[in-house]
Amino acid sequence: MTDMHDDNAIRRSFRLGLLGLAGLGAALVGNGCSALLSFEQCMIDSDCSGFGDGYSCEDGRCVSDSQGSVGEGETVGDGDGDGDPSGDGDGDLSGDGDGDLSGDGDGDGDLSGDGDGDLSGDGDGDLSGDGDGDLSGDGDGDPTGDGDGDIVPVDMIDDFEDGNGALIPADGRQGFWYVFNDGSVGSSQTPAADMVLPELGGASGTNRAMHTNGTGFTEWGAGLGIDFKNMGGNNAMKMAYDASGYTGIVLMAKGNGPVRASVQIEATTPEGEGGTCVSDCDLHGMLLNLTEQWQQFVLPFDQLNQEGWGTPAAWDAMTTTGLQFRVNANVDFDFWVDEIGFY
Ligand SMILES: [Ca+2]
Ligand SMILES: [Ca+2]
Repeated sequence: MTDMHDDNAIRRSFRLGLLGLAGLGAALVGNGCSALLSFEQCMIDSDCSGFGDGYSCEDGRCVSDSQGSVGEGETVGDGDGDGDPSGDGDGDLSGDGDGDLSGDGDGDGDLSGDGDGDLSGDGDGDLSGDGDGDLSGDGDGDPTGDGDGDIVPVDMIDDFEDGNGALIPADGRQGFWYVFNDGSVGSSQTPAADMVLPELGGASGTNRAMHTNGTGFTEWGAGLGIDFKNMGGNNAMKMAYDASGYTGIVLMAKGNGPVRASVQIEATTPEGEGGTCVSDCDLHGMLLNLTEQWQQFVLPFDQLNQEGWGTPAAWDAMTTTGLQFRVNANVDFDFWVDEIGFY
């Protein structure tokens, strides 16, 4: 409202008791000067009758009933009284009513708009911005940050590069690879039990890996395994190896179908082989969905479970005895494993 008058002078003039100016004020409406409408008219014209019909007294002013008024300090008049033009009454400009500027209405108080309370905007709750839920920022879902999706073993059990049938002897581990099966009539498995050796063609560009295939097993199936601590010979026994310092086992594998990988412990090792399992030894493991391409698989110890058909046993990483890969009965199997290590 442009004011061409000296407001204080006008206010003083009212206070001097110059009554009768109400009529003058009303007259000034007609010539376009609105200043007198703004100040304390009610002191001299309590019902604003001097302004004609449609005026009433509000805060000392005679105000046109049709004109209305705007909120204090607000210029746009959206009626919410919060001093911004967005009209949602929350005091910011975004218009979504949640009190932040992002305009996303997610109410998390940050600007990213994904509602997870961090600024990266990918909605996974960490700051790396790649949406995979780890902090490395390479988007592959493992924390190593190298972008290849693999966990690097800290302690290799066997990579088969030495070409022999034994694991890498380290940290007290000693053991040989073996095959096992239900012995169904007419079945076959390679390698033969006394010839379990690596073959050419390893994962990740390496030279060798362990390979087995077979057919005709109709009772419970067949598999491949390694003992972590077995001196072999006449007193061959699966002894306990303490793996509690590790999170689990990682390995590379490929094949023509699902293979169950299990970590054997004392409680799931038969009594006759050095363990404490009396019957129905049901190993802790998980199913690996192998494909014809090498992939890394992770066996976190705390995610291994018994299948449920055998004697219940509590997981105990301090008494691991070995690792087994097994396929069910009536499966024509063909799979490879490599680069097996603790992580
Ligand atoms: Ca290898
Ligand atoms: Ca070896």
